[in-house]
Amino acid sequence: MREVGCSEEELFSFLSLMREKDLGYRNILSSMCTPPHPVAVRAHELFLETNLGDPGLFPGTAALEELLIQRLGALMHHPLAGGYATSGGTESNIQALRIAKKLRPTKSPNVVVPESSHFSFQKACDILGLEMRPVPLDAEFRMDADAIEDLVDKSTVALVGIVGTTEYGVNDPIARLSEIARDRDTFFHVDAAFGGMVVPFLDRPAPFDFRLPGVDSISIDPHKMGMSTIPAGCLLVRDPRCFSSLNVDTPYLTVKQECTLAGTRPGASVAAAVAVLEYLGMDGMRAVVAGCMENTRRMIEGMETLGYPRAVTPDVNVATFSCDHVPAGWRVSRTRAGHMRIICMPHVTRDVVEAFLKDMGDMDA
Ligand code: 0PR
Repeated sequence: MREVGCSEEELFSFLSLMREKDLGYRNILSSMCTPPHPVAVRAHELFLETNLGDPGLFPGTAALEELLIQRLGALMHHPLAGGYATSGGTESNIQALRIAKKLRPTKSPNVVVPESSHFSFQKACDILGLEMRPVPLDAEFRMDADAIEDLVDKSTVALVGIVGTTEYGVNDPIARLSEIARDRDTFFHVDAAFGGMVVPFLDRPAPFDFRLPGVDSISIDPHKMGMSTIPAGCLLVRDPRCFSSLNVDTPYLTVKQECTLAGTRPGASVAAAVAVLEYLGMDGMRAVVAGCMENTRRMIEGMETLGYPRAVTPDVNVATFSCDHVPAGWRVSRTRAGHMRIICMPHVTRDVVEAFLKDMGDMDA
């Protein structure tokens, strides 16, 4: 560290310089994050110093966390769901598998996950000592439910399905998986980190949530399509009592037990997540999602007109193409299989889509 601190002016010119090196979201088509909604920013600032790790000191913020769980539980058709605000999909997935492992103590536990699962499951399996059993995908990149039967056995602590896969934006056959999980008496976790804030706002949403009796837990992230500030994830569980298996004693805190993975936890991004939900309501969220889906369709149509076929028709706002070049200045990503991947987040407006398509067309000319 410096022996003597620098001036505020020097400090902020340094920080501004660093910040300028960051890319603006305008040309980023590769991210599942987006600039936070203005009400999220305002709420975040109001709750900047709050710590949900010691909720007795911040009862107002703690009540907002409960409200967030209640709202998202209701969105998932189970207003009495248990849950807490995590740092994102990774923590939610780790904690869900931790619960599943505690519920079924066995010598060599395994989890059955689609090949398309997010890499957070690799981390979860490593931390928890779980064998990961990948299930192959069908031609549309969805988990092949027929291939599950042979993989689930007595040592399977959880089955995982995805709503809005990271790479191709498709949904696994959740209703079918829910039945299999019930038949096999297996904990079923749905990773809806991305799709959880999209699918409920579509015109004809396919059921994927607690309406399906086999679903035990759901990851859903306000810091993705919920336009909250980072970090804001949520883990929801059907039976709030599941969390008791994770409790540790916290003798000197305002609460005597804690089931979260993190200790100190931000209240600011939780307030921001609540702010967006309250401000937009179902109606506002439907409008945002309808816009993103319309832009996704336009992106696919435009790219196909230019000769770049879609890899699949997505269920959420992720578009993928057979196309190996990118116009200068744009950020897209690539799937493991090499497809170009574009996520039509709220900042990817119609104008942005048209500008990208024009640059793609100019490149080919
Ligand atoms: N589950 C699914 C289905 C996800 O897509 C992701 C993240 C996670 C879990 C993990 O969530 P956290 O990153 O919140 O822990 N998917 C994005 C991805 O890997 C995350 C992301 C966001 C990456 C913005 C890059 C970026 O610029 O693509």
